[in-house]
Amino acid sequence: MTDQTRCGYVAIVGRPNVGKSTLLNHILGQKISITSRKPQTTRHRLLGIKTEGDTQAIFVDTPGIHKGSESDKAINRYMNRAASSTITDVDVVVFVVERGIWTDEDEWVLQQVKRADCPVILVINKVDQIKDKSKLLPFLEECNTKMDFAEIVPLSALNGTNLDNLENSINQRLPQDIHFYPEDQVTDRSSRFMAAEMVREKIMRQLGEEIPYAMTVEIEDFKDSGKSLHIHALILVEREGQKRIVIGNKGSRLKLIGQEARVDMEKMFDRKVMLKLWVKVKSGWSDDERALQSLGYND
Ligand code: GDP
Ligand code: K
Ligand code: MG
Repeated sequence: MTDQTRCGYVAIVGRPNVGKSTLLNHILGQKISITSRKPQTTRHRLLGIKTEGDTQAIFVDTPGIHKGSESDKAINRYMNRAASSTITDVDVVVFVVERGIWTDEDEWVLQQVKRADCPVILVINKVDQIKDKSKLLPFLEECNTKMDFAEIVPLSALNGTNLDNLENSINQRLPQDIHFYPEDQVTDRSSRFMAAEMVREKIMRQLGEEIPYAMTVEIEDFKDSGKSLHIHALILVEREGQKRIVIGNKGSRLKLIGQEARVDMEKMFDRKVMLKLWVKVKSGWSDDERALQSLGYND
C-alpha cells in the first residue's frame, strides 16, 4: 500500500426510477444491475466494484427507498431495510434525483440521507431530457437549500455526460486504505444470481403492471462445461393467470424472454449459454418473510 492507495464504500440512494442502477452500470462499463422503467426493479443490495490504478470504489446499489401503502408487504420492508442500513455504513453517499423535480419521496429519502456522517454528493440525473440548460439553474438553487451537499453534479447516467466529474468527486473523498477486492472483480454476487437477474429484467421490461411485483426467478441448475453454460431457471408467479401471461401465446413470450436473457448472459459470462425456462405458481411469496428468505432475500 502506498500513500495514494484508496478504497471505500459508496452508497447510491434515491427514490425508485431516478436511474441509480443505470448510473452504476455506466460507471462500471458493464451491466451488473438490472434496469427498467418500473419501480422496484432492483430488489437486492448489490456491490459494483471499480478499481482504477490506486483507487478502488465499492458501490452499493440499493433498492429505491420508498414509502407508501405497499410498505406493509414483506418484500417492501426488506427493500427499505437494505437501503437505509447502507447509508450509515459508507464513506460517501451519492443521492440521486431527477432534473427539475423534487418530490415528496425525494424529501423522504433526504431525511434518511441526513443521518449519514460522511460527504453526500447530490446527482441531478437525466439532464439529457432538458434542451435549455439554463432551465436547470432554479432547480440547482432549490437543491442547494436542502442540505449541505459536498457537491452537486448534474449528469446523464444514460449517455454518460459528466460522469467523469462525479467519479473524480467520489474518488478524492475515499479514505486511504488497502483494496478489499481483487482488481478484476466487478461484483460480489454469484454468477447464479446474475443469471436470475437477467431473466427477471426481461420479464420486467416486457410485461404489464401487475406481473413484476409478484414474480421472482430461481436458478435450479447452473452447469459449466468449460465451453458452455447450461442454465435452468424457474420463474415463480403468484397466480395461474400470471403464468399464462408470462408464457404467452403458444409459449411465444417465454421464448422471447429466454432469447433476450441468453444474449445478456453470453455477454456477461463470455461463453455460449443454453438456457431453459419454466414458470410455476407459488402463491403469496411476496408477503411471506420465510418464503423470501428461502429465495435468498436474506441480507
Ligand atoms: P433505479 O430504479 O433508480 O435503479 O432506475 P433505473 O436505473 O432502473 O432507471 C429507470 C429508468 O430511467 C430506466 O428506464 C432508465 O433507462 C431511465 N434512465 C436512467 N438514467 C437516465 C438518464 O440519464 N436519462 C434518461 N433519459 N433516462 C434515464
Ligand atoms: K427502475
Ligand atoms: Mg435500480
